[in-house]
Amino acid sequence: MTDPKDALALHTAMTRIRRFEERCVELYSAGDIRGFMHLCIGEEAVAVGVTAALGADDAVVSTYREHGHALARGIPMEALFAEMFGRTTGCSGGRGGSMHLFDAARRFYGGNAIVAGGIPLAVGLALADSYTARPQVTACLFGDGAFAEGEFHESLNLAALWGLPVVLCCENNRYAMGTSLARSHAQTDLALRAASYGVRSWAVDGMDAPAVRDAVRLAVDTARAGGGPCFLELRTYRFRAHSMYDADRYRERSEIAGWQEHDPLGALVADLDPDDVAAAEAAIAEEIDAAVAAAQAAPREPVADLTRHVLAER
Ligand SMILES: Cc1ncc(C[n+]2csc(CCOP(=O)(O)OP(=O)(O)O)c2C)c(N)n1
Repeated sequence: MTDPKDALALHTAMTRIRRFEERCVELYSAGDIRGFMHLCIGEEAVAVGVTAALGADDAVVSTYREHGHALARGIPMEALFAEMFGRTTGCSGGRGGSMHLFDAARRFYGGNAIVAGGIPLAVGLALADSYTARPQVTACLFGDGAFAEGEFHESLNLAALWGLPVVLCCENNRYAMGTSLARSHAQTDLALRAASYGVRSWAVDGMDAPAVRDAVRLAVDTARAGGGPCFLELRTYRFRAHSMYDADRYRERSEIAGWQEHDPLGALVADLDPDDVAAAEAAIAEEIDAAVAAAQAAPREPVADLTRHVLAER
């Protein structure tokens, strides 16, 4: 059993992510948010568990399913909503939108639309840290679809060869967009495959926030102590479709319902005082209302500025 205070903190952090995304769905349906949007509902334990195991100076490299990672890393909700609305107060100046959240001050290096695209970036950050003998670790989050990309395998090989301080966190939700892992990979044990590169690898219940945090802590401690990279297969499930445009016809409803019985929010609730949960929900609702109002009132970029940041400014 998790300590009740700890369980409440984890539960509140996951609830905050879920309510944030539920509001994003409403805003998207109303046409206030545009472009592509990928939700992490069902996968909140990964976001909260991974970030809770990192220090403020460690780096995070994320994927296009990154709202939860960004919130859990401490990017203010208002800056995230503003980014969704394309406002200048957004964390990427309103130019990135849902898929390109970025915050250098919090060492949050995106938000990357390219499958596996963040992995060489993470290995590069870890190489820089190792080269200059800094004690930081880089955590990289990506989906199981990354296993189909050459850059994943090249990056893993170099990270192992050079003993780099990087923790590779694979959110294995069993599907790469609409294709199940079993239809495209002969070996679906991802931890086993990563281990073949000489990287310490293990599988974790990705619906269990304390278990994710404990496993990532062990991996981070190993990497920081000079033990080289670690790979974690975080076995999870997204309750929603791949993106807002996906009709989700590739999964049985019964499969989704089965995973919803292991909802990461529900897993902790038994240890909690219902009054504490209700108070946290009320505070989150207030935070969301205020953040949306402030973000919607924020300015858009003037047309005259549109060519800024295209080339480096001197
Ligand atoms: C290099 C590259 N190839 C193809 C795509 C198109 N694409 C977008 S998402 C996706 C599947 C990704 O799988 P995974 O990361 O496991 O995603 P999830 O199950 O969370 O949707 C693909 C092939 C892309 N974005 N980048």
